[in-house]
Amino acid sequence: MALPMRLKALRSILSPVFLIFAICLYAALCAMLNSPLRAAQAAPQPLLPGSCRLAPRVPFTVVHKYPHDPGAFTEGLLYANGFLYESTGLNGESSLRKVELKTGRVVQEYKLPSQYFGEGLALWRGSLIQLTWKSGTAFDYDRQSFEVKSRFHYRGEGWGLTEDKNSLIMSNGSPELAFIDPKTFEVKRLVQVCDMGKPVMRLNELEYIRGKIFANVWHDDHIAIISPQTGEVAGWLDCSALRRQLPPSAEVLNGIAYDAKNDRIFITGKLWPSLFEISIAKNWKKSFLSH
Ligand SMILES: [Ca+2]
Repeated sequence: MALPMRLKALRSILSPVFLIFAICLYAALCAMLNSPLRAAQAAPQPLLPGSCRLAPRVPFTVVHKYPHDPGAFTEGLLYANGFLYESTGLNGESSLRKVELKTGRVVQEYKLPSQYFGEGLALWRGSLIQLTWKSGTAFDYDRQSFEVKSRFHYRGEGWGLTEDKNSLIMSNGSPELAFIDPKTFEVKRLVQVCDMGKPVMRLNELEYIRGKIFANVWHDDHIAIISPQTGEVAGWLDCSALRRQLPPSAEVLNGIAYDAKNDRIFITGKLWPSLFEISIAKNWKKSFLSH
């Protein structure tokens, strides 16, 4: 192409009409990349990546490492009277389990009908309460026999579940935690979880530990330590060191249980072959957690 022709072509490329078209095309491409469809297809990015976390990182050590069923798609975990109780998910594979801590052996199991996707699990008096993801149904099991005693219904999705002295506490993947009447499943109050004013999305598995709510963040190796009164994050447990001990087949971190009698915290995840007992540094425990 001759030089004058090239200059002419360049001028036409830089014409205002072409520039406006190019800007619109760029904006449309950006919108597509950020669309909900795209978000659903891609692995979500953490809402609060490392540099954006404002509450302090709370130091802890790993005290023990126990075996965990690497086929368990863990959605809920709790500890009571020497055993772990676990809810596993996926349609057709969901279950309620009683698990021996030291061996990871499943000693009792109830398999859910295939239309249900098991989610959060809490202990309330003589009952185990298990959420389901999108069915709006919570099962109320006899703690000893795993017999379904009754069902509750709720609006929206069910993710994590735990309990304090008065309420069940439930997450649904948003920054909101719902405090629920265990007898009626009515929502009594909602708390928005924020880290210095920034909402924390994708709250998942929960555990009430010494006056605070510990919450997994879905697709993130951090656990938020939350004030039940205000929803403010008081600190973060960075569990990325645990992930480094896991094979590539291990899915997201998603299991927190607490042995109140012996003050032990247990952590595992979906398809994790290990369950970790951790201990928060003493000086942090004093300032963070009630007795
Ligand atoms: Ca739990």
